[in-house]
Amino acid sequence: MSLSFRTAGESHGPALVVILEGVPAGLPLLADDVNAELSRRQMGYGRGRRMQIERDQVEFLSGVRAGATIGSPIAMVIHNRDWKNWQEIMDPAPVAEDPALRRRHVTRPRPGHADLAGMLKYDREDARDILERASARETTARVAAGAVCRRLLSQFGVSIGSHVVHLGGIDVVSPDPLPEALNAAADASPVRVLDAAAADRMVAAIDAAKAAGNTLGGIVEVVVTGLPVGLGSHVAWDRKLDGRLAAALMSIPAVKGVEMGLGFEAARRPGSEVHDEIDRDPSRPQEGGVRRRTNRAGGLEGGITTGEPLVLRLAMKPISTLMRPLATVDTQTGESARAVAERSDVTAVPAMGVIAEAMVALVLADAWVEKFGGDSMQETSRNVHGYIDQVGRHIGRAADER
Ligand code: EPS
Repeated sequence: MSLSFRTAGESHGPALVVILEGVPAGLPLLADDVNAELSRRQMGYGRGRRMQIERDQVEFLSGVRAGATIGSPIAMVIHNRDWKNWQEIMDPAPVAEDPALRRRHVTRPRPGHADLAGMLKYDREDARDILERASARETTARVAAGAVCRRLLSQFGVSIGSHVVHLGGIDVVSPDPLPEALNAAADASPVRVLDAAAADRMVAAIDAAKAAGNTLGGIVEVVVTGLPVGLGSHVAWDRKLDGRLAAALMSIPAVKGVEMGLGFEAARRPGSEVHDEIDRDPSRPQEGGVRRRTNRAGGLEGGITTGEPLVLRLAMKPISTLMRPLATVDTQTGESARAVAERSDVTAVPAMGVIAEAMVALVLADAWVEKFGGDSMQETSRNVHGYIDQVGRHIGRAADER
């Protein structure tokens, strides 16, 4: 990996932190670039009371000076406002009482959550030791790191957007083509949907699920434009960009499936209805001087970007904290019980799109730094332009030289 990051922090601890390493020096970067993404992640109809408490704001601890990166690791902290309500419960100092009897301990693990497997694996009496870290609150730190990567990619004309295409049993009829300013259009909707009628039905479905003590999942589509041909590689399994994207996206809490381009649908069609035919187009140097008649591959062939838009879809299962809880076992008594019903969200599908964009940005920025290198933005930029000049002249060059 050319670019790496590591997050830390518990949901009700003092803060979330992230260290991002490998960003070239000289990238213009403001706290507001990160804060804009953090606030997008907090939006979406169906969130619970926690989002009314938090106003996520980043503080740079290192790596940024006078509005630009300096090449050193970028350390960022986002404080949890809710910490003041949890200080006693989350206190790192030893406590006199039995940890299993500590206030707000959890011994009725939720089906679908990391609670039980985590308690057994880490030998904990209190599932809070697991759920605090398994909480999707952690994705705040990913979005902060992703925002820096997005800034890097945007310097080269790469733009990453997303929208919700399914929520709680309701499908969306999205406009074709999608709006160029995809996020501006999606963010204007309470459920990040580009179909007003479907959005109204989704809001009603969320209200109904809330009243029933239930939760809802959904599907998000991520679209990346402006990528050149040639990120990722076919030569080794762990350099294939589709595999790297899938791994990153599957690591998002509650994500159960990822598709690229046609995805599973490609398996049902004959080859003539799957593969994207190629025409010469010298006006597109960044795409290698060609144009695809279709983009069913979703911008990837052989684990390499083709220069066509990257199109990915992710499926999120419903949140596992149900206010009308499911059956479980009390780990203290061994008796059957109802799972804990902690304060939670009815759905976080709209937020998941923003998190997916961040994970895509992290993978693409890693592939970008790997391909183009450079300790400074000036050096990276020179390498990018030299490469695009080369791929733009590749096709037909043998004939030109004769
Ligand atoms: C979450 C439970 C809720 C969510 C949380 C994820 O938080 P709390 O336990 O404080 O009520 O709001 O998501 C976030 C805090 C966030 O920032 O996205 C869970 O159990 O995973």
